[in-house]
Amino acid sequence: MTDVSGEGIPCLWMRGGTSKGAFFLESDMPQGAQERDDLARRILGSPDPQQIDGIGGGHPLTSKIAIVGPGRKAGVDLEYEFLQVAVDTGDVTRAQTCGNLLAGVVPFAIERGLLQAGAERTTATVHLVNTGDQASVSFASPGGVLDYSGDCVLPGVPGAGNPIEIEVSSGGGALLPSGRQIDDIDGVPVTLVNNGMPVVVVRASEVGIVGDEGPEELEANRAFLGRVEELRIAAGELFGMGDVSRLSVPKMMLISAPQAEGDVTVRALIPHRVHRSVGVLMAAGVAAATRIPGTVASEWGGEGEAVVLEYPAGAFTSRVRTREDAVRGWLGSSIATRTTRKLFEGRVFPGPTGS
Ligand code: NQM
Repeated sequence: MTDVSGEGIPCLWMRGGTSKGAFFLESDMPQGAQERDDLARRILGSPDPQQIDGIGGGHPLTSKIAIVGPGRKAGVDLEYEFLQVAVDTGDVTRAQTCGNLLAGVVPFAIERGLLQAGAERTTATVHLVNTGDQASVSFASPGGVLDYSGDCVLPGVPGAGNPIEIEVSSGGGALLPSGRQIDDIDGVPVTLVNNGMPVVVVRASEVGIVGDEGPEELEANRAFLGRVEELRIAAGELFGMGDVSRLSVPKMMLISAPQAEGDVTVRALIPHRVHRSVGVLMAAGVAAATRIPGTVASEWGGEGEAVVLEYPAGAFTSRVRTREDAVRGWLGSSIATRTTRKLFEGRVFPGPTGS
């Protein structure tokens, strides 16, 4: 492993979808989880609301680390471990992956020589270490050249990029972890879904909002945030995750009627800040819930795979496949299109231990 104190660590700072984070080769990271978590905090600069002594951007969407290595099992090209570092507290969560940063994983592997770009298209299978799920990532690479540019526009991201197609199939896990379409938490009907990310789907009206409010307005509403957190803590127990007060999952997804041409409006709490867009796998959870009869989202269900979720910065199409298995209940997978870009390459110098 590289000497972290003096020499710094080779690092690629990348945007993946509507998030960004620091990407590392697994071989440049310590092996132990505790050592990795400690290093992640020191790299990003947490705990500190501004992450002033690190490279994090002071928001959960810019306080992320991706660790990428060669695949260990047959049929897997890459391993992707994700660390979410809580800006203020420095808590590091491994209980979730990040579908947005996943868009950068295969390009990063090509940049670092772990993979070669395909002659026309690059397609790679990625094992998501955090969840055990598997993703197939595919994008155009004419002439065997990695190119970030293209004409795909993501609302919330200026400009356009090469469309990266991401298909995530949850490795046989049930979509409805409680086995029920609706759970009652303190009189509030909720649907617990895991389509690659544990999410709690709640109708916005149940927590005293309309559902089309902007992130600033929602973050200023302390009573609303407190109520949503109470529901989240209770939902954590129903998910079988125990005490989730210091975990970044489950995420809270507040849904309401569409405002424009989409299927459903969503406000995503991640879990204490309000997302300006929506996480890829969070969206996949809501989209799946619209396709399962009897959930809190089924009134916004439609036909086919594509579900358009409206969010503060625009809209996002999540394509989901759901099916009911006689033994395992509802199962699902999702497909999303993202873009990615390398932003900065160099060596990062972590802050002092215990900072
Ligand atoms: O749900 C935010 C993001 C995410 C997660 C978060 C994500 C996903 O938008 O797949 O991408 O986890 O807090 O980056």
